Amino acid sequence: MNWLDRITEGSTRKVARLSSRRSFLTRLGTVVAGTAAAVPLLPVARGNAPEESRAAAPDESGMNGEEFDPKSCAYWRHCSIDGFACSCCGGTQSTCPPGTELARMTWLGTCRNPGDNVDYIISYNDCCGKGSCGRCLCNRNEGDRPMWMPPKNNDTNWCQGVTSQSYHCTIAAVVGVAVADD
Ligand code: ABN
Repeated sequence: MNWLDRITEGSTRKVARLSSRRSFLTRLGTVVAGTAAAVPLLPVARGNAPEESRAAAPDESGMNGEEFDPKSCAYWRHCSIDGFACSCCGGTQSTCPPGTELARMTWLGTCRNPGDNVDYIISYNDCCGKGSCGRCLCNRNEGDRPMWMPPKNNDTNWCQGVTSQSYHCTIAAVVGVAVADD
């Protein structure tokens, strides 16, 4: 092969390497993988702060009736719950029972508080690490969406990212005031 053949072959290979479908897919894959690593994949709320530290929770003391009883399925915060209410399982509407672990991944509902007629965003966190509580099963589905919309689906075991995937009960914590979508 003479020098002209070698130069021609070298530059042809270079052009092919830089413009081939495989090289395009390799670079595309790098971009997609890099983006996935940088952006959290699950757009779900993380209930990190205890409710007491959140400004938005309404004052429910002095309210009577089923709609204000955290052990009742009719409790206003339970408008989109699917599970055992933790208030009947040794916990409260915003804290897990002793010996269980709060799942940080959760699903959200919007419930109207009949006390002040304000819509609140409710975080339904599962409490994990013990077998099913078995008390106060409640299945209400206001605003529930299909399973392919995880942050708005209540029929999912959200005991993920915790020590045990064993589901015990569900809390209903206020995370904020719902703002109307104009
Ligand atoms: N998030 C409540 C739940 C747990 C297990 C299975 C279905 C629903």
